[in-house]
Amino acid sequence: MKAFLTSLVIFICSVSLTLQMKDPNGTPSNFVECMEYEFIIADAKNISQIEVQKFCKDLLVNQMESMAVEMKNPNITNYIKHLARGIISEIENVNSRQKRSVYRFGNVLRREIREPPYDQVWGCYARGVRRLKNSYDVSNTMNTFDVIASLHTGVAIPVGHDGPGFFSWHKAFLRIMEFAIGCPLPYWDTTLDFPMADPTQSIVWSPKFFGNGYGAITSGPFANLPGVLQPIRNINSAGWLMSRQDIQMALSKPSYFEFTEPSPCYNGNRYAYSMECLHDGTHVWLGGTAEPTATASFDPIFYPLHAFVDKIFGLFRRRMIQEGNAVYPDKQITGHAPRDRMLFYNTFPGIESLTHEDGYGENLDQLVSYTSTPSCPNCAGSDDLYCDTTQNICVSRTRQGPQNMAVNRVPMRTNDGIETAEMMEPDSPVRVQRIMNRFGALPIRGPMFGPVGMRDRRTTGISMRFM
Ligand SMILES: [Cu+2]
Repeated sequence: MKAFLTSLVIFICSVSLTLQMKDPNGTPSNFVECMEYEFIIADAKNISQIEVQKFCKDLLVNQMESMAVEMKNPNITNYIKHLARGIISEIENVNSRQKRSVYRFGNVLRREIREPPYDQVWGCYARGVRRLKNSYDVSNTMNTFDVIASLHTGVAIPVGHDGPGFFSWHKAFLRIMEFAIGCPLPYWDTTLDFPMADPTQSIVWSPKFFGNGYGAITSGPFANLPGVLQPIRNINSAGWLMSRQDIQMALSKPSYFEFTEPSPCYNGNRYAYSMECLHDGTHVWLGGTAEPTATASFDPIFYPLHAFVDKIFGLFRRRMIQEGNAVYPDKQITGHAPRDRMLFYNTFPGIESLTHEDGYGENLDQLVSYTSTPSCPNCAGSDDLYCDTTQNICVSRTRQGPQNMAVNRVPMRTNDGIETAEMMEPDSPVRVQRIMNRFGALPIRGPMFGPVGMRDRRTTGISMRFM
């Protein structure tokens, strides 16, 4: 009864605000908003749902295409040039205190998202993301977060995925986002969530961290942020979270050859999986925007996930050096040769760029270090982890009470016409099912991570379909 009542709590006070935001002559800024808004209009004007779906899908596809065109704006090119120059000068000046670097950002220590102090670790990252999402200093039509996220699209997909260049490309990309955000990127160690009976109940899926895990993000620091591509999630439908065993397996590979793609992946033999493949499974586990490669970087969860992957890469790299192994994997893959340029290749032809070899090099590695995985008994002193004494490992705490709720906008008939109201409801797969029933396949395009050969048995199988 209590749960039923809570789910019916409607915040009437939000009605007028919501309507004000939706100027009837204005264009909805993203797909989810469009669908919500247009369904109300359709209801009033007797337009079919199929027409509404088509209208909103076309709108989003056009907006994504105009975003790609906007990336050619000289202001954006100059900004990217500034970021690229910064990282290059950092690498060149790593051993020199005298020379000026564009970044002047220095060495950073990246901590697990749940490590204290919250305000300086997760809090600083969350504030930085919000600031970039609300900044239109570089372009009038694209916020600065989306400008940087767009670097992980187009030609970056073949150059930075499915081969050894995956680790170098993402290492540089993380450093660029870190500089723009202005504080060390925290990493999300998924091995702390994996041992939970139900990892979807982890505290990370609460307003304290990532916000809700199902549907459009309406809780936490990333709720309702501006931008064309509003992230949408469908956690735990397929794939997996990387476990301690997975990471140990990856770290025990004899050489870079087995650690990097294309080593066996998706063939059902998890023991053979490369580190890149293991990370693919977590993108699939997140679902929604994080699932297609071309849109994954638009969900702010991307960066803490990749910081964790980079941490594991760093540990493996250190071992390879200690054992006197080759410094770069010997594989013949287009775009992944040691001297191939990894940043903005082709997209920004005039811009200086690093090579994959630089990404595997000592200078870039020296700029970033990571804390070790929180361990028993005190679990890094985190309020959001506890020591499971039966296994002697730290495990994430669960989200509780109001943290289980997310906001859903619903159109309602009132005496004054049709209005939207915000309704609190449990953050669960039900939200995703309703979205799929109403919206159909999402108009998100691009190659997917996957298909996944071996699913975590705990996953639901409720998939968010894509165009
Ligand atoms: Cu990627």
